[in-house]
Amino acid sequence: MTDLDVRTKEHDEGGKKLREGQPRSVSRREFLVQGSSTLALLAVMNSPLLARFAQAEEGTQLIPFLDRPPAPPEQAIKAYGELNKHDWQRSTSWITPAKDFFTVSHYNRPQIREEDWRLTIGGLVERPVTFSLDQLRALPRQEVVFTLECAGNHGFDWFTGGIGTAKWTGTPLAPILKQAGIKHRAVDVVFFGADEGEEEVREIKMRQCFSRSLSVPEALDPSVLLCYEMNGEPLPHLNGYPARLIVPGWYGVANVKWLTRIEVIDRRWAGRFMSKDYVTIREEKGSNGETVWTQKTVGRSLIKSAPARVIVRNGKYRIEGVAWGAPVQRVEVQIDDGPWLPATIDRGQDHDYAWKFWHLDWEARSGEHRVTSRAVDREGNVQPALTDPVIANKRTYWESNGQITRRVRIA
Ligand SMILES: Nc1nc2c(c(=O)[nH]1)N[C@H]1C(S)=C(S)[C@@H](COP(=O)(O)O)O[C@H]1N2
Ligand SMILES: [Mo]
Repeated sequence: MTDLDVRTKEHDEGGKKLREGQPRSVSRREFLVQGSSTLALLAVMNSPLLARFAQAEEGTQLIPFLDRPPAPPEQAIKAYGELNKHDWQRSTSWITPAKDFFTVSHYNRPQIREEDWRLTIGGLVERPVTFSLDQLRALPRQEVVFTLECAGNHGFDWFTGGIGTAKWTGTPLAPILKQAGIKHRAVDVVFFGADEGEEEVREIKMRQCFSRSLSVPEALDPSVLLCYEMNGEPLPHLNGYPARLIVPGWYGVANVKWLTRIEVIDRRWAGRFMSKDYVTIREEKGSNGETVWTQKTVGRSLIKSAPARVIVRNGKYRIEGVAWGAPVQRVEVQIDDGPWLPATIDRGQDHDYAWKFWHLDWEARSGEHRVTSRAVDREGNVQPALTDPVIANKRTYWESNGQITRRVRIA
């Protein structure tokens, strides 16, 4: 069986599972036969991946994972952009360089010239206002290191790289809204991008800009930014040049790119990305055993973690990983069916909204092993196992924060 055959099989299996509504995880791919695993391993060992890694830290060697996610389908890249760029084993940088940052765009990708761009704030405000980019830049600067993840990441077996961490700079939204004077009847603040597409509801076809809303208290959170820089440079075109909303602690979809209009309204906004798409559907059991279906808008990020790589240095093995989503309290690692062992957090602990890097030193025995991690957030929520009803009852691929298992073979 060639590597390609395996991929195809995985893919079909993944597709079938998804139709059944069971999000697939890397961990469940147990049918990689030994021969092809060795091939995969040899391929990785000869690849620039290992060379680059070795350069990064003298004497450190990567033990490549046996499970390898399939490449994303061409249609997905065509439809959404470079949605799968983060490479867990290769990326050791805490800040993701712009060139390695994923992009997800649902409509067109407008090319906006700075001189043509304006941001208007209107609706239920006492003093509607318009900003040019220079006017926005003249306001107080604020930055945040924030890990942006698409809510669909890990919802398909080929989609595991829809995540990145950047230093986002802009001006806080709250003082601007307060200055504009939110009227007392206001309920929602709606953010519109310049990109648009056709939507249909009850046989009514209409042009719609990309839009998401926050409730008034959510929009007034002091961390929310009107952002014009990513990693100290103007926003790249596909990440929303010249300005986007940054909502630290929320899934990617809340972070509206190519932002041009903010509208304050007296009820909840019901656009596609609030009420139809990016809605998590679960099939749950009611108190009398009856089936209860729930539909909830995707909002704040949930606690999540992943093993990123296994390395060996002077004969000592180490598992390195990442934790993010809700503010992280601690991380634990399970090897095969062993006990949960506490990992050490090395990086990012002093940033609420950025991913944390962690490690666990491992006295590994030779043979094949499964490595699983789980993070716990500051409220005590534990990243769920794939068998947990919160994941197992889920029928859409959003919010796939279930535990991730990777497989390695120790010589
Ligand atoms: N205007 C606009 N903003 C958008 C989107 C979009 O399609 N249009 N996609 C959203 C989604 S679903 C995600 S995951 C993030 C991705 O941000 P990035 O492309 O900068 O990585 O942008 C969000 N903001
Ligand atoms: Mo997304």
